[in-house]
Amino acid sequence: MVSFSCCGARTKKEFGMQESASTLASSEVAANGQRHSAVHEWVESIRLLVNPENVVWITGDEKESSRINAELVEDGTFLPLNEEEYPNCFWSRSNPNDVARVEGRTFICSEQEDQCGPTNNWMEPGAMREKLNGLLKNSMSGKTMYVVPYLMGPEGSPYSKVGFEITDSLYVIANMRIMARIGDVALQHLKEGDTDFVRGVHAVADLDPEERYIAHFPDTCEIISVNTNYGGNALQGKKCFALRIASAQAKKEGWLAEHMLILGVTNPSGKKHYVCAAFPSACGKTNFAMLIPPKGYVDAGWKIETVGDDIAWLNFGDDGRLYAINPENGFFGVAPGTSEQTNPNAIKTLQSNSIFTNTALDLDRMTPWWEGLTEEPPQHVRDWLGNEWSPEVGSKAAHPNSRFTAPAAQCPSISEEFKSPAGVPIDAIIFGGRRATTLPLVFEAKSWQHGTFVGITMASEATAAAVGQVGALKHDPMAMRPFIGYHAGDYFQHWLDIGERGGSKLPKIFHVNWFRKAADGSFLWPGFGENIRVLEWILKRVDGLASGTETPLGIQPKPSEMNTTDLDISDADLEELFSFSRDEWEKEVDSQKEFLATIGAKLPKAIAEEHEMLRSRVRAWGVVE
Ligand code: SAT
Ligand code: MN
Repeated sequence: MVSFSCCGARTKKEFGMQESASTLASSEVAANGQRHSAVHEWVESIRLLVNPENVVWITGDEKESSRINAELVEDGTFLPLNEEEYPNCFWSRSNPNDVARVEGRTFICSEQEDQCGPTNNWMEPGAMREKLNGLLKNSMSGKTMYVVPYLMGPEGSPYSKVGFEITDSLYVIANMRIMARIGDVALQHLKEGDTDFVRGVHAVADLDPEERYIAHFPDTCEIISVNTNYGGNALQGKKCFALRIASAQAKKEGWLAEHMLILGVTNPSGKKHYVCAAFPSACGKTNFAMLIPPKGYVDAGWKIETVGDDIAWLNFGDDGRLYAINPENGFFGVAPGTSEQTNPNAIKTLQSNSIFTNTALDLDRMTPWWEGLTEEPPQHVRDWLGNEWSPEVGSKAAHPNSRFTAPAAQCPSISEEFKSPAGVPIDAIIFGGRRATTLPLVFEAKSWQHGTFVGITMASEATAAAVGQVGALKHDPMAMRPFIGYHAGDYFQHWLDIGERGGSKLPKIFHVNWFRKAADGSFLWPGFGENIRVLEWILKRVDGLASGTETPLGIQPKPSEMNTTDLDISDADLEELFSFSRDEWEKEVDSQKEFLATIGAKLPKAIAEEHEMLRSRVRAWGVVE
């Protein structure tokens, strides 16, 4: 890798001694400017617009990080946590009007409206630029404008991509530092004269929710977010780049950018498989990615390793198989519900060098707290709004979408392959939603085309990850509905095209549902570590060791193929988990039809045909007793 000539000079620069923009336009930037003139021309154009007092380039080194954290403590954004229990960890609260992604304020500004499609909001790029220029003009006057180079994907990977986020928020930089590989490492990835980088601008402005915009320009690889400082709205590497912009790039370049975790499973004979799984936000992807098998499985030699918990970029390798990399470097996990019982690996990961946003605070220990972390709440609690809290208050102490930002490398189950430039070969793709009824524990799609249809028609009960009605059933194709950076119909066709290209070497496709409930409202399946039983069946199918049984939905396990040793579940519950109700499926097929109709003329014919075939199979089958 070519080393970047001015890194040393910039590393020496003291954060506290920021140079003015005009000084920066001299020596070191000139050297840098020659190599990356396109970056510098763009940065200069933004500087002229936002009119900051200083410009600082972020290098990503440790000292710089300490200075940023110290400054955030000084201005009150960060509260340092107990240094013994949570070293180098900080507690932070966002503006209460800015606590989750806002899909209504998220825009795909493609040149043509029909490139945007029905799942996105469109604004004509010129009109959006005018609007945003108005909001950005002088928005950083008297402030420092930081330029954050970042790399999505492992160092040295041909699949990794470079982005820049210009921001006036040190909070964003502190989080981006955990979530992506930032600073010089990213510049080094950019070849001389390279113009293939994502241009991002983020301004906190005055957090006016009415003027909040998360705007994407897929044709020019630009992202602009204003009036927000939270999560996926402001940490642009995550949903904005790695999913919305990257999905549009992937369409052009012949790969897939997906909302999927990546995990490795080693079975008792030592064979290792890799699996990707797509579940909507806040449906347990992080827990599944860090699954700890039950004792019997561990004793037998099963092992799960985590490659990623949220996003996968899948490219064809030289051998024609699909290889996945995790573009991220950290976890932005939902805190409530995470505990030593539900996800001990996450608890160990977030024990140091982490940021807690909108959780509650145990005032006696100065440690973060959230519902589910311990059975009993601590004695003295401050809630996510900063108020004193006790259970009698009646509200939640932690916001339901409160998050921990934690370095992936700290995860006890992190895979060696997390850093692998080549990525990992994928054997199975799993789709899943949160469904109280209708969907069985697991089934396999009959083919890539049928699997694409299964992914497209998946639906889930809404969670707190986005603003909206929690619990309402939403169609969420491939768990990508809020993240497809172009027309959903073209995205479906792209999946079919990948199928044509990959042939027999493609992963098999499955659908799972951990959330099916009995009539009394209790969950039928224990979930968490026991989900490995489902993985075991999936991998048996991959290896040709289970024949399964055909149902209208696809292939389901024969009862004898599910390992239920040591499992505390009644035969009746197990049967119900796999039961098929024609009435429920008639309704499901109708609701699928309604959803598919929203895609309009760009719905691939093959998908409409899959839908018709499912309807006929459902009708022909009848209710299984
Ligand atoms: O989009 S966020 O990164 O804020 C979280 C999510 O929805 O998964
Ligand atoms: Mn996600």
